[in-house]
Amino acid sequence: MRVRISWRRPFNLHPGDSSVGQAILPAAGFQPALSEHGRILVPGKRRLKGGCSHDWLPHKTLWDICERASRRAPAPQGIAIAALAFAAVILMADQAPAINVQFTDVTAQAGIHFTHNAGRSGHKYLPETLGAGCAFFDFDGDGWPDILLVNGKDFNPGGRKTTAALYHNNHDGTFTDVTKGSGLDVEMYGMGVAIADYDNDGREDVYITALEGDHLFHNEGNGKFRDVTQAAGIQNANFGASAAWLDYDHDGKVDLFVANYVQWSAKGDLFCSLDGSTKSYCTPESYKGTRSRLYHNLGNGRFEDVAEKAGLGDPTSKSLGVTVLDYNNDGWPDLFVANDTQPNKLYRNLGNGTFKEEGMTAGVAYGEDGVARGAMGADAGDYDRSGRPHLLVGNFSNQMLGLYHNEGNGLFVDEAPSSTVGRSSLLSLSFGVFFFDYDLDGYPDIFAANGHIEDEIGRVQPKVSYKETPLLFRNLGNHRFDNVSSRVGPAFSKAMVARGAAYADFDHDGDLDVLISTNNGPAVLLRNDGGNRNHWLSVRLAGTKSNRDGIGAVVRVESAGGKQWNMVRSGSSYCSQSDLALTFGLGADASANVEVKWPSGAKQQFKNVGANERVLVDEGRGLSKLQ
Ligand SMILES: [Ca+2]
Ligand SMILES: [Ca+2]
Ligand SMILES: [Ca+2]
Ligand SMILES: [Ca+2]
Repeated sequence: MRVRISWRRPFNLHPGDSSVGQAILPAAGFQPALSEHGRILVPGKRRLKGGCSHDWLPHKTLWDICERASRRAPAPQGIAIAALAFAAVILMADQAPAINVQFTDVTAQAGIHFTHNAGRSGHKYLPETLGAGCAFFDFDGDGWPDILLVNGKDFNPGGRKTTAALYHNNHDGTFTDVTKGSGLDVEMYGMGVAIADYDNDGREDVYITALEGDHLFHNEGNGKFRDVTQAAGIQNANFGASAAWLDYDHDGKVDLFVANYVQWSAKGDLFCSLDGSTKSYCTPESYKGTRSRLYHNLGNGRFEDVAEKAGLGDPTSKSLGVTVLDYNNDGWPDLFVANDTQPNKLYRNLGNGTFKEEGMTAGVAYGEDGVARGAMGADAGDYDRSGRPHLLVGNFSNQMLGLYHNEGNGLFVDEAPSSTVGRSSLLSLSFGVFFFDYDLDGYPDIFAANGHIEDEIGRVQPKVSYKETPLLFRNLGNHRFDNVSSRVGPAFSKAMVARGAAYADFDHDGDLDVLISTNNGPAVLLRNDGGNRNHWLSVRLAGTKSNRDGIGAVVRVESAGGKQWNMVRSGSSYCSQSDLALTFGLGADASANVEVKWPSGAKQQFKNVGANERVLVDEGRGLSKLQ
């Protein structure tokens, strides 16, 4: 194995400091053998003299050697580096080798030509800067992920007619716009989307949050959707953002949580300014919070808002993101709600139709300074194979991503400040965030879609920009991540005003591709090239006693490389929905044992499932291979 050592300039965490997550300087005259990806961070001479920084050293052996070297200081650089190089080889030995993955912008060649309309009025209305989301979902049940892009509309009357866009996957890397006549071609000021088969008829239905009232669209088959909002009893004329389907009461019918943001109307719009004279987009401190919704699925096509009686009706919350997780591993799906400038909420499902809020005691309500951050999107995933779901939260600029490690005792510890994830995300304003294993090595990596809310932010904060580049962190194991954003192709150096983000293997080559929606700009489709050098397994569920999509089911995969798991979930990221099939990276392993634990309590086990397959696990009939 070959590894290359880099020097890293000392950095600090002052907001705006330009060295954060940036300067990696090659050590003069020292180019030992390293892996093409495996940059090991080695402290520079200044830092060695002053002692070691644990933050920089991803391994205990490195840490010990660094300490010894610094006690001997001033150690000749060569000795310290030689010792560290030795340690680096030890370190690399217990990690999967990095493979070369590039993300290629294939938006145009795939036939995606969508541009989001923020409906800019000239008044800088708050909603104009916060939309919209996107979804990968298989609307026609052919096994290939299709695309839905949510749209806004003009605030000023008499403007253009703009609607959401539905793109059918042609199975050859291209998509066809099939919006017209689909029933989704309805004008609305849309924000977020959540997908599930709420009536268990085998077809994926669509929920879209919109300013003037959300919409529930029933999938009728043949590419047609019917707006059933009114008949369903759903009334959410609110500033809804992200939404998520979950079966919180395990009755086999998925229910719906809708994160509502603030009390806002064009009439009540407030004046905010960055420079004291011209209007800017307000931060949410200016507006009152509002209650989110929990729609209980009654099963006859109707829903009942039970947020109040379930204990989710907090009027002070300013919610933008939601992720479903079972953080205490009792089988009941809990909710993490990301709030903008208000404490985040962690609602523990008590299993009796009610939830108990534990965000503060669990340590996820605030940043490490005890201040509520501007939280946007969120996701949950087991990035360290501890068997527990941890939390990822996208936060405002000059606030890091939140990477809350679930300690298993009801407490979470934010690991971002002590890792590359925090340092590299400090300046970014992150909306869509998720865990996904882009290199299929079996360890979930981190993606963040970024973009500021204020187009003139660069004028008053020179270190912060309106358009921002996305971030990709490779999971190195041992709670360490590598910021690989600059090494996965030019698409990751293109700045944009990103909002939503979702993933799916749209080209069926095994690896996960990324869809990004931008505010008042084009959607972006990034194809993963090279991730499938490692092996993979894609698992799609079909519930019978449980809900049809298997939302809330836990899939465990065990291969030679170890054990991993994930839970089927709707929601997460920001205003967006990723594919409901779960993709597991298997590294070099040729097969895996698969176990599915359904929300109904049923359990199924399958031995020696071959790698590089798409399988369907039916709660009644068991496992079958898909095309
Ligand atoms: Ca359906
Ligand atoms: Ca239910
Ligand atoms: Ca990975
Ligand atoms: Ca792919």
